Amino acid sequence: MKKMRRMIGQSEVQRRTSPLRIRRAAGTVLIVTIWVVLVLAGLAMVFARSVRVSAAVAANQVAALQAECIAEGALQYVVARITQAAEEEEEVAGSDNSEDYEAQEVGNGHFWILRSNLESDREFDYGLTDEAGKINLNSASLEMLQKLPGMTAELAASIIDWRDEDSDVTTGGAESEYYLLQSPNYQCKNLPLETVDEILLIKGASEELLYGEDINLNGYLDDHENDGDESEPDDNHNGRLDAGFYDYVTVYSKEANVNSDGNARINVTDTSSVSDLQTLLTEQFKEDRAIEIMIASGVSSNPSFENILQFYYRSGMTSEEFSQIADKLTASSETTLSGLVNVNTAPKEVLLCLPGLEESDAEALVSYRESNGDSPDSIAWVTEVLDEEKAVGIGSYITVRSYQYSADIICLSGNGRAYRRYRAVIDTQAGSPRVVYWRSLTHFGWPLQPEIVEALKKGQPLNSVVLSMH
Ligand SMILES: [Ca+2]
Ligand SMILES: [Ca+2]
Ligand SMILES: [Ca+2]
Ligand SMILES: [Ca+2]
Repeated sequence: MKKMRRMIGQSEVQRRTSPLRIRRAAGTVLIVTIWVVLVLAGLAMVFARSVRVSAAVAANQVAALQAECIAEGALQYVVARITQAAEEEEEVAGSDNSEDYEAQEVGNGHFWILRSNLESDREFDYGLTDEAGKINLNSASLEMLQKLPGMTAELAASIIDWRDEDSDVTTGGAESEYYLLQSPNYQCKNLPLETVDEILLIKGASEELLYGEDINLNGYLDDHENDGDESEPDDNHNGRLDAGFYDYVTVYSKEANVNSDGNARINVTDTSSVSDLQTLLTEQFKEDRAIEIMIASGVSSNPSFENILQFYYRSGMTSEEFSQIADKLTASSETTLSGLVNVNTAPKEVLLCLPGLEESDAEALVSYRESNGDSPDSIAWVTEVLDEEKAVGIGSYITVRSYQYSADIICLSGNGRAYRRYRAVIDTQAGSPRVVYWRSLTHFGWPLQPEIVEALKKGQPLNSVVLSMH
């Protein structure tokens, strides 16, 4: 029995220390080690990845910050350009300096001031936009609103009701009874619009009417705006950008009713101004001629003129005489004139909205302007293009001045990783320029050529890319 135990004991010792047993133990250690190494390697990879992600996030944040800073710089640039142009009496939003607004360098990033190219939907245009070259939603008559491209009778009437103080419904329009039945419900404003986008609150308005197919507001026919309903928006796939009326409307245009020296104008409809008028005419022309003009115009006996163009036609002045004094005259007692359309800068579509004008009149105004180079300093020139009835018909709605400009600011970080887009409106009417509107358009996506971003991401210089696109 003892022997047997000894044998078992021996065999137990033998088993425990047999080569197979040692190899098995070593194998287990190896497997455990491999597992530990694998887990550690996995951890290291996860950690490295998280560091890489953090680094990428940080880099993107830096790029985004850079783009924001470029936007600040671009705004200062725009304000400086407006101030400089005002001092040098140059046109701020002209078409001859678009390279000053394309791919401008700030730090190692760039900005563009984009504006809709109304002549071509396949080419970008750069520069500031003149808000006085647009129809003002707050002062335009029903007839003028109805002539905007793509406008409906319902929306035009509803705009009138939205901004007028009363609660009388214009045919096709809407007052609070309509808006209170909407969900969510709200009151009719009965006050002027403060932004153009506010129009979307008005009955009959929609993004389709306002923006048309140009849903990213870059004035360019992007692929998704010409593929039917394959991607948003649901366009008509006809190879043309059928835009809305967004580019033709404003709520900002406003000017003081003063002459170019900043002094009050002589009101030809005010009998107490008669002696001032006589003095002006005598200074400008001979005394006899001044008396002739005074008598012919009937300004002392019946000073009722719709506008200064009607005064001109009654006075028997030559157009040359009139152009010398037109800026010093007014037929309005208002100290501020809102929503006048600048006939020197407005596009054809806007001129066409002026009362009584037909397509041929708008075209004639544009071609006269183009063939006469310098911007005239009074509205007298329209009498050279239009007949008396039409000139007097638009005389109360036009100006040759602009004080409000908008800028579509696009900013790209130096490495192409981040961009920002803002729309700004700058008002210089009260003297120094003021930013009266600032809204992010970044959510519309990168609005220019994708090659620009791709080149910067690859570290290529932007100049070569921009040049190759011209
Ligand atoms: Ca109303
Ligand atoms: Ca577009
Ligand atoms: Ca589409
Ligand atoms: Ca189309």
